Amino acid sequence: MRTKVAIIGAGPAGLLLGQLLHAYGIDNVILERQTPDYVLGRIRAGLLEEGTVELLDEVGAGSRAHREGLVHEGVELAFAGSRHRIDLKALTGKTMMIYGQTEVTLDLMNAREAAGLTSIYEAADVEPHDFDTDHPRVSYVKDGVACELTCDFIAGCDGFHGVSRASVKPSAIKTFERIYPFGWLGILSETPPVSHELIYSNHARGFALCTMRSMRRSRHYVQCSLDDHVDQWPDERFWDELKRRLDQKAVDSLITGPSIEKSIAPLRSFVAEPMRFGRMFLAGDAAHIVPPTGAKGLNLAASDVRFLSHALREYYDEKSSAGIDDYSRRALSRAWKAVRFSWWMTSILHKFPDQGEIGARIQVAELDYLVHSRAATTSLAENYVGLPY
Ligand code: RFL
Ligand code: PHB
Repeated sequence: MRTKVAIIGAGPAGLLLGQLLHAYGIDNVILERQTPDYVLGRIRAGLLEEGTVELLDEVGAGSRAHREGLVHEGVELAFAGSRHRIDLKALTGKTMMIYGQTEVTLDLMNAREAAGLTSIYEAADVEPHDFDTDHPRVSYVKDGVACELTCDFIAGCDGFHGVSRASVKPSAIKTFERIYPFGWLGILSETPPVSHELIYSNHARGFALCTMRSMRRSRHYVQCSLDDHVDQWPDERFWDELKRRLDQKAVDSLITGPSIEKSIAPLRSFVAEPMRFGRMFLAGDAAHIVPPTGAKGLNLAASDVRFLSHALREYYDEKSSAGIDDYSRRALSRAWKAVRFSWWMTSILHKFPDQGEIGARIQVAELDYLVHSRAATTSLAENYVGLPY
């Protein structure tokens, strides 16, 4: 089989890239290791920047998000027993949208199917080859049969544990990594949200976040130990711990119920440089990971594929390599700022094992400064709603 762009991975990055390329008349094939149901079952991101929603609109996959998504004009920070609202709309003119990654993925999958584009799910042993030549190809096994996809370019959209980045020779890539000494335990429940906006809480027992998927479905997270296992967290323990980390008003309006999903995610900052290796590009989590505190991962995947799709359009329509030559620089420039912001949000909101009492007091001082200084609040707000691209 032959295509212009072979996309590895059918997560948000791969699916959105596929639709953008299709809109620009560039044919592409997606190879995905898992089944569609498996991909749709991963409960992850919930908060979209306006720029991400605009990209969904551009590919004709945004209408359900506009109907069902919840537009948030502000966000709340809780610390030292009280809560403070940050008016994102007033400070930046922008809003955020609650619309789950599972819904984004479903809408993009449906758009891809409606456009009749080829996606090969359950492709085993996917491997990119010869991307340092003019004839890259991707080998894979489907239903026990060895297959090959020849192409002009390979887009590695296969997430942090994917094969694309791993195929680059070590001397050609530099990686940067910080692993945080805690994780997030998240639960999904069929209960109304505590508040109509998100609450990020700094507490002596550890971080907590109250978010949602709809006005009937809540998503809550508490900071947990890296050694913890979900079995050690029956629902009752989770709700008790969450209550201890929230202010009284939030506790009074918290409605608890059985969890319908529960998982633990480790927190990590990671960047691979560069994001282009000859005729292979990395995009999304394949190139960078941020801790979820700033809600930036999926939004960065979206900005990467916007840069990449424009660069490829320039290559095919204008016979110019300028865009693809500049892709890595542009994408990394935006990614590093999100890495910085996510690290900073993580550092002011979590309990670190070595912080001591002085560290806890400095965090509260920083949060207090933050909510009372217009300059500091504006800085948080403009990063939170997403830097321009
Ligand atoms: P994905 O979603 O990991 O998709 C990669 C796809 O590649 C496939 N794959 C392969 N296919 C073929 N061959 C191989 N060898 C392959 N290896 C892997 C995988 O099966 C998969 O389908 O990466 P992508 O597309 O770059 O998307 C990134 C986002 O998923 C991620 O950044 C976000 O979920 C991060 N994130 C958040 N981002 C936000 O923007 N806002 C949020 O509110 C937010 N909250 C979160 C989050 C991530 C979390 N966790 C669990 C890490 C909350 C959490 C708890
Ligand atoms: C979510 O809704 O799952 C979510 C929202 C904001 C974050 C992280 C996760 O910072």
